[in-house]
Amino acid sequence: MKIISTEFLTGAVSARQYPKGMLPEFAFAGRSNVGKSSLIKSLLQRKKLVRISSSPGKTREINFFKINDAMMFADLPGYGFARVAPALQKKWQRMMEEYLTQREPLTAVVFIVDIRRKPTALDLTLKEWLEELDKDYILLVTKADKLSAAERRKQTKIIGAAFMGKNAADLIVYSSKNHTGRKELWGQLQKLARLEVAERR
Ligand SMILES: Nc1nc2c(ncn2[C@@H]2O[C@H](COP(=O)(O)OP(=O)(O)OP(=O)(O)O)[C@@H](O)[C@H]2O)c(=O)[nH]1
Ligand SMILES: [Mg+2]
Repeated sequence: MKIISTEFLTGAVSARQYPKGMLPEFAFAGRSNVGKSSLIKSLLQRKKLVRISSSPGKTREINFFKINDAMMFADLPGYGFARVAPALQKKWQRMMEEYLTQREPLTAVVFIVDIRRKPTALDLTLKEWLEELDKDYILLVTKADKLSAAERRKQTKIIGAAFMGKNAADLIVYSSKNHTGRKELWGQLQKLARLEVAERR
């Protein structure tokens, strides 16, 4: 997709603060430090737009971006980082829950998993949650550059078996470092956005 404009709109911690409007919106969800913000940066090819952390747990608000006046991205705070206080983790959970249940323009979730990791209980909880709420998602295994081709295939199979399900639109192997999967992901996002707009008519 040709990116003509990208705009950071706002950071929100509750539904009142979400941007208005009904552009198709994609949310980026996954464990803390999995690479959500890096993925958005890679997609938008903007270095300065998204805050990337070296210390996990950096994204503490839902950050909204508008792309080409045609779609929105929501960068969600990561879950399950052990070094974050339980009270903060609870707060994040509430933030996620409020977003997933109340955000009307939400079209699909990009569900991000580290290609090197075993599926974790928290990731499984997110999958079950998305299924309960009947939200479509794209399963995206990222940091693909960290593994050899053979290991990538093996891990993608394991992760796919654990996280593909009735609401999974696709499985994409990605690297925010060398942009593997970028074209494929844009293709899916554009397709889902078109379907969403057609459905609302
Ligand atoms: N090699 C490699 N490193 C990556 C990739 N994606 C992210 N990283 C690194 O992983 C770390 C975490 O990336 P972030 O994008 O901040 O992760 P996040 O999921 O937004 O983290 P939180 O906001 O804390 O939830 C950074 O050091 C990134 O440079 C990738 O595809 N390949
Ligand atoms: Mg982040």
